[in-house]
Amino acid sequence: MYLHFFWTSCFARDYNVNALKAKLGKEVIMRNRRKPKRTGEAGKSGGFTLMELLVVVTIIAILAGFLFPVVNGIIRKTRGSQAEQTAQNLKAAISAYFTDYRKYPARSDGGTIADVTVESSHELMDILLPSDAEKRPGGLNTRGTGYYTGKTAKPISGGRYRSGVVLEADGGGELWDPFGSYYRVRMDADYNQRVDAPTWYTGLRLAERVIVWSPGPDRDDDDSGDNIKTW
Ligand SMILES: [Ca+2]
Ligand SMILES: [Ca+2]
Repeated sequence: MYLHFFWTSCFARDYNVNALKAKLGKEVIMRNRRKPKRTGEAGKSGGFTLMELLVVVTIIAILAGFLFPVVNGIIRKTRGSQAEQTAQNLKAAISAYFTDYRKYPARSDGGTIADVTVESSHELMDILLPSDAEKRPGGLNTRGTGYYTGKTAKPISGGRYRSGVVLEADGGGELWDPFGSYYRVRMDADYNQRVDAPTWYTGLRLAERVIVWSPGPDRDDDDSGDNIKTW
């Protein structure tokens, strides 16, 4: 009886072990047969989905749309302040020249006929910087005094410059506003203590001896809403 019980137990134990092995083998096979994770599921743990990227790009685009006008406005305002300061400096340089020479730095300054309007091109700046030719006898700055100093201009498209002086090898040069135009200068060359106002400005005359203006970002005198002036 005991022998039978022992035999039965061993046989049953072997049977259970074999059954368990078979079951585990089946489980392993079933697991191996499962489908691999999809790319999207893997992306959730290690990266962005396409939808998430689209949302981020959309948010960045919206923010850029808001920020661009703000940044553009700040740049315009800064350049406007630069233009006004430079115009005042140019006016001061012309006044200093007048103090020394008792006349205005212009070849067309006959002294009695009319006010003179020039631009801050070589016509004016060669005298104020001055160029070698203007320092020689017969020039308009024979003392050789530098009445204007400023930072060097930066080239922009179309052969123009902005925000400073383009200095030539002979000492002469040009002065450009921050928007790619020359400054306009009107001087009291008929010595009546006032200058005619520019056509774009309301009023006939100004109680000034020198006025300087920039046509502004649009580079247009007549469209005067953005013009920058010293008076
Ligand atoms: Ca005048
Ligand atoms: Ca303008």
